[in-house]
Amino acid sequence: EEAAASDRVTMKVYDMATTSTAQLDEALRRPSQKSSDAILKIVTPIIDDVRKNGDKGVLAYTHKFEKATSLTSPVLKAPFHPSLMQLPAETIKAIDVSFENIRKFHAAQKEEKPLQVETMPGVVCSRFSRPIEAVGLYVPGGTAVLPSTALMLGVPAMVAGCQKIVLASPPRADGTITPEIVYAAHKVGAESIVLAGGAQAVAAMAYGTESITKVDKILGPGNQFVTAAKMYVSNDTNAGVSIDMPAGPSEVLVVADKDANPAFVASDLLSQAEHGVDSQVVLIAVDLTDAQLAAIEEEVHNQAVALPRVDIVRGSIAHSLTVRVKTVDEAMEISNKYAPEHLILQLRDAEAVVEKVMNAGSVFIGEWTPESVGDYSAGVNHSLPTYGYAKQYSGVNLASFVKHITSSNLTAEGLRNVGEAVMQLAKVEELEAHRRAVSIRLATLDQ
Ligand code: HSO
Ligand code: ZN
Repeated sequence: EEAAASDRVTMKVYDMATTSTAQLDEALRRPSQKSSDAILKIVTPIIDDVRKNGDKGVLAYTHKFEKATSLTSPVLKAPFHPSLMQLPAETIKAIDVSFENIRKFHAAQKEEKPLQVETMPGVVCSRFSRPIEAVGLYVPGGTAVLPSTALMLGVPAMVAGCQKIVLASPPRADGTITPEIVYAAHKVGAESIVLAGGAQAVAAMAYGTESITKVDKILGPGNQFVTAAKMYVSNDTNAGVSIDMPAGPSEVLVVADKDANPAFVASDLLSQAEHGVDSQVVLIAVDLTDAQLAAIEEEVHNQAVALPRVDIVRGSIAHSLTVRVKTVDEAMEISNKYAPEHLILQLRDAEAVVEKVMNAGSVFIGEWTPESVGDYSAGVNHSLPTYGYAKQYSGVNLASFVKHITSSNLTAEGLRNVGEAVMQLAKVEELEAHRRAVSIRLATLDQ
């Protein structure tokens, strides 16, 4: 239902002095997603179609969903023509600065040399990494253009040394891709841009078509159709493709105390709320007086109504909330349970609180660190686990683009040292060939 322009933009308040854990859990439930069964019913035929009909299948969906009926090829191959990435100097500069910071931070995640441990004399175990050969990076279209996502996925892929970087993004109705995304693709050395979105783009990269390269892993955020398609193809052994993580709507949790600037707090809540109506933002107010909380609420309303995307903000604020607690420990307990994608600490001694963070995608420390710096330019990645998945998943990082391979290397002495344990366990498992692979060698050594 439409909100009147005058309606107050405000989040429901729960005071932990009077709220039970069960009530809080209920309040902190993420906005529910459409059932995966219903979504799967929609995406499965699309995936089958693309598998069967290749380029033609992809194009048909792009004509239908993106209205890009003039497109005759579903892919743009590098080198991209300069006319496709004509941009104002300030945009180029912003992309270049962000690119460089993201590159630096992800390059630092490289393991300089293989890890090596001698577990027993003569028994050497190693681990080394190799890039995943071909990766498919999904850059969503929708209500905002997201060249920053192209950088967040493309730069680590480039740093990791992936040989084939394929980007996919839904084209505009005229069949073109935003020049910012083409420029980002060019900078990371992408071999092609698939001009498609949704399940059709995911299927095209998972299985390959006449002109679209089959990839080994698909990464990137997307709507429920993209997510369902990623899950589907990663479960299909015929595709032989993996994915980064399940994706859900974006979210932020801000922990603020008396020292926090109400205008800053409000601006952080709103920068996440403007992403989509299904976004959720949570404020944990630590020992604030009624007047201090009212000051934040006043800022939220005043800043919100001045935003171009106020309608989206109203949607997300409607299922967002404020939780009042007495102590930082209480706040962190709630935050760790919620496991937010983004955690902002606007606290007197924010740095000292970081050690209490157990579950979060990315943390923003202190009043001079808005989430937007991480979304774009600081160097950290913005492709992060949402929907509570920060409990078990990491955000995209250099390791997302490599495999770790282990090796063992034994000397004769090493086999003498470890052989007995191997033979005993082989005996327990009644795998005689395993036991003999050791005993045959030990016998040779004893000759
Ligand atoms: N906050 C978003 C990332 C993003 N923000 C892209 C702006 N552009 C999800 O982490
Ligand atoms: Zn953002």
